[in-house]
Amino acid sequence: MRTQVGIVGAGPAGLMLAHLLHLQGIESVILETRGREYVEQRIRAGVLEQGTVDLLRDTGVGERMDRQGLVHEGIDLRFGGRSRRIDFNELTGKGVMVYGQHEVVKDLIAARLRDGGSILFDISETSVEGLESDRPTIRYRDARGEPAELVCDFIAGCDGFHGICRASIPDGVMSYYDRVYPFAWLGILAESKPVQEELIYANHERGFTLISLRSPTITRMYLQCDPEEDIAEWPDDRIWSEIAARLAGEDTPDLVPGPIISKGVTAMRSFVAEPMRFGTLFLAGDSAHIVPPTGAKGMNLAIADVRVLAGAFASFYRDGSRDGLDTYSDVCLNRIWKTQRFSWWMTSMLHRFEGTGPFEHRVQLAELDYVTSSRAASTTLAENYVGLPFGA
Ligand code: RFL
Ligand code: PHB
Repeated sequence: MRTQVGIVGAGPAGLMLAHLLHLQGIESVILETRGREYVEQRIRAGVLEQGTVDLLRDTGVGERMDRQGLVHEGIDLRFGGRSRRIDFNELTGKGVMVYGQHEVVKDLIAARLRDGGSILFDISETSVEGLESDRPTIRYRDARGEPAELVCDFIAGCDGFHGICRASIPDGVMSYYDRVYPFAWLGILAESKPVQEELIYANHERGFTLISLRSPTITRMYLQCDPEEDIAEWPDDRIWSEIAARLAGEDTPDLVPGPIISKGVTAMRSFVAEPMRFGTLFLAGDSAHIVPPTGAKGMNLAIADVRVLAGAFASFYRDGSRDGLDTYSDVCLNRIWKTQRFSWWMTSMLHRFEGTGPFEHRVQLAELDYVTSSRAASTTLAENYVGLPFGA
């Protein structure tokens, strides 16, 4: 089989890239190890930056998001037993959209299939070769286990943090920047009325908690926990009472416990691989960088990368220009590092760090007080949360 751009991975990066390429008349094939149902049910991110929302809308895949997504114009930061609101709309004129990542994935898959696109699910043993040639090739076994190959002009490595694309780049080419945090998030989805419309990010001596939602009847919540945490030790009652303890204080939000429909532990990491290109292989999304979820940035960064990459492929196929391909990595990394900084900063300000004492905790509280009382500082948080401009 032959195509122009071979895409490894049907997450938000790979699917959005295929969609944007299609709109430019460029052919692609997506290869995905998991089944369609699995990727459409995988519960992950939930907050879309304004730029991500605009791109989905402008490229014709925002219709269901506009009907079902929830526009948020601010968040609460809760500390010292009190909530203080950061008003994004007032500070930046922008907002965010709460709409599950798996819903974005469903919408993109539906659009791709409607447009006659090719997504091969349930493939295995993916490998890439010829990355320094103009005929890079992806080898794999198809859904029936038969060996197959896809010869491409370019390969887009959109296969997430644990994928094979980044790992196929020869040793010594890449620089890696990595930070692993000494805690994780225990995330739950519950059939329970959200305590309020907007998200609450709470700093507490017992650890961080985040109250989010997916709809007027589904709550999404996270608790800082140990990276080795055994979920079996977290029966529903314990989860509800721990969240309540971390929210306690003035005007305590009214938790309405309901059935918990999913539970999972997510490790927290900051990671960047540079450059995001080797020969005819281009990395995009989590395959090139990971952020801790505190700033709600991972999916947004993945979409931002492929917006730049699709533009670079478009100018190559339109007028043979390689400029966009050559600047892809630098253009993306400029914004990625600022977003890394924001995610690291939110994580540092809101979590309890084992081994640090009351002094560090008081400094965190002072920082939260400053961020929520100084217009300059609140604007800094707000403009990062709603998404930095492109090309800034
Ligand atoms: P994905 O989504 O991991 O997709 C990669 C795809 O590649 C497939 N794959 C392969 N396919 C073929 N051959 C191989 N060898 C392959 N190896 C892997 C995988 O099956 C998969 O389908 O990467 P992508 O597209 O770069 O998207 C990144 C986002 O998924 C990720 O950054 C976000 O989910 C992070 N994230 C959040 N991001 C936000 O923007 N806002 C949020 O509010 C937010 N909250 C979160 C999050 C991530 C979380 N978890 C669970 C990690 C909250 C959580 C709890
Ligand atoms: C979510 O709703 O899953 C969510 C919201 C905000 C974050 C991370 C995750 O910072």
